[in-house]
Formats: sequence, structure tokens, C-alpha cells
Amino acid sequence: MTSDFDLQAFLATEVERVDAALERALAADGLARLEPAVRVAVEHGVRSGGKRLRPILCVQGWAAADGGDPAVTPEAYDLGVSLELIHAYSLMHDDLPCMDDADLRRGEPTTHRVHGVDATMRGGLALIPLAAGQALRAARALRCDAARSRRVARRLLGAAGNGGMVGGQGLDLLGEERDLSSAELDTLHAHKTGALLTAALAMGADAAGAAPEVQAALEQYGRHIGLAFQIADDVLDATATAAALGKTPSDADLGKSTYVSLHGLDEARRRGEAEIAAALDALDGVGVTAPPLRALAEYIVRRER
Ligand code: GRG
Repeated sequence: MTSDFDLQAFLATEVERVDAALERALAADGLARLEPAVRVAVEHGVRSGGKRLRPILCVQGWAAADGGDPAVTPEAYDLGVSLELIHAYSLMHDDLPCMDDADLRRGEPTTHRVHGVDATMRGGLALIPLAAGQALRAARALRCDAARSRRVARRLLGAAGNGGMVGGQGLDLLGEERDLSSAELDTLHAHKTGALLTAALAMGADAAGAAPEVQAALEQYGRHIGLAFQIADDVLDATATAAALGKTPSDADLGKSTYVSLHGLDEARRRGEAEIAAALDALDGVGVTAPPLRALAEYIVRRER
């Protein structure tokens, strides 16, 4: 179904547009006014690459809900990068000595190794309200009214907070050195990783003024690819080298339960494929064609980093 879709070219264009939007965000008042030591830490965390999956999903969710043409709407990418700012903060903090104590992220020294723990901690925290403001302004620029814009920003903060990513990270910390059940693992990752990925779709759809059934279907797609994303992460952790992944240490090394430790490699892969099939079914159910979303779903389970 996606064979005539040039995923590599699509991703290259999208990453370029996301990176341009990130530069606009870094030049905007809030970020530009950070004190210099904190600002360079933020720039390091934000500019250190990555797949830019969350903004891309947000923009494509917006386009799939008939928001418009991403090629001529930089504001859609401005909305998407609000998610990337939260993602950047989460990785900066996740790598800190009090958490994973990681030396490498995306093949490069982590932010606190370069700019210190203090600036990394404060920079990460500064990104949270800045991301909320970014989402609000971008939604307004996409012609959402004030109430819808606030709801779009609330979706971001809800997914980032205790009911989402922070809550999931808490479950993760509590689960270290303890065997989690399959249901507990699903709950953990639906919060820690899935909430932000789902919010990407929900925010894009909402900003586009999606019909309720399309909104629900895109969120459903988001939940399924969110789980598939984590399963793929665990499979990669078990099969790829640290050099290929550009990060250390792996979850298994940290004594955490993973889909592979719980189900074995083959079953984990099967579950990942099943989640992708369910994500595509959700789109089919409301007649959303969206070739980019279909290709992204498959990319999520087949990626190599
Ligand atoms: C102290 C409880 C508490 C919370 C603080 C640190 C934190 C908040 C949350 C961390 C959550 C976390 C680390 C989520 C990471 C999820 C994940 C799989 C990240 C990798 O995402 P990719 O593959 O990364 O999209 P790239 O490098 O492509 O951007």
C-alpha cells in the first residue's frame, strides 16, 4: 500500500522543515531571553538531531484531518515543534546522573556532559512552559479560536504531565529491578512514550478542526503506533549495537522489563506488527487515506535507530 511512497525523501523534507521551525522557536523571545549558560544547554538538547517523529506526526495528523498543505504552512511545523521541545527536555533530564546517567545520546555526548548538570536541569525545566506557549501561539497562527488553541496546548501539557510522560517515567523508575506484567508494561509505555506520540496526532487533528470521528481515529492510530514504537525500541535495544543506536546503556542493562525480556524477540516483533495493522485499521475505519501516516506507521516498526 505504501510501496509508491518515497519515505526517505519524505522524511528528509520533513526533518528540514521541522529543523527550520525549531530554529524559529530558538530565536523567539522566550528562548532567546534565557540566561546564556542555560540557553546553550537548551540549544544543545534541541539541536542534537533525532528523528523528529513527534512534530512530523503532528503535521501529518493536521494534514490528514484536512488542515491544509504542510508545504505552504510553516505554522503547522511551529505547532509540531512544541512537542519536540517537550521531547528534548525529557531526554535531557532522562540522561542526567540521577536518572539514566548516560554519556551518549544520538551518538554524541549528552547535554549535561557538555554543559553541566545545573544548566541541563534548568534548561529542561524552562522548556516546559516555553513549549506550552509555542503550542498556543502556533494554534492561533493556524487560525484556531482562543478556546481551541487553549485545548491544543492543554493536550500537550496533559500528555507531558503526570497523566502521561512524567507519570510513565515514574512507573518506569518504580519498575526497575522488578519484573513487570505484560499489562503493567503496556500501561507504563502508554504513558511514558505513547502519550506524547498520541498527543502529536490529537493536537494536529484538533488544530485542523477535525470531525469527532476523525479526531478519535487519529488518536487511536496514535495509541497503536505509540505501543509499536516502544516495542520496536526494545527490539532494537536487544538486537542493534550501542554504536548503531548512538546511546548507552540499554534498558535491559539497567534491569528494566522490556517487551523482549517479557515475550521474547519473535513475539515482540509480532506484537509490533499487530499494533501497526491496528493503527492502519483505525485510519481505514474513517476513510483517511493519508499515505504519509501509513508509511510512518511502517517506518516505526522497521526503523534501524
Ligand atoms: C522525574 C518522574 C520524572 C520525570 C521526568 C525525564 C522525564 C520527565 C521523562 C522521560 C521520559 C522519556 C525518557 C521518554 C523517552 C521515550 C523515548 C523512547 C525516547 C526516544 O525517542 P525517539 O526514538 O528519539 O523518538 P529521537 O532521538 O529520534 O528524538
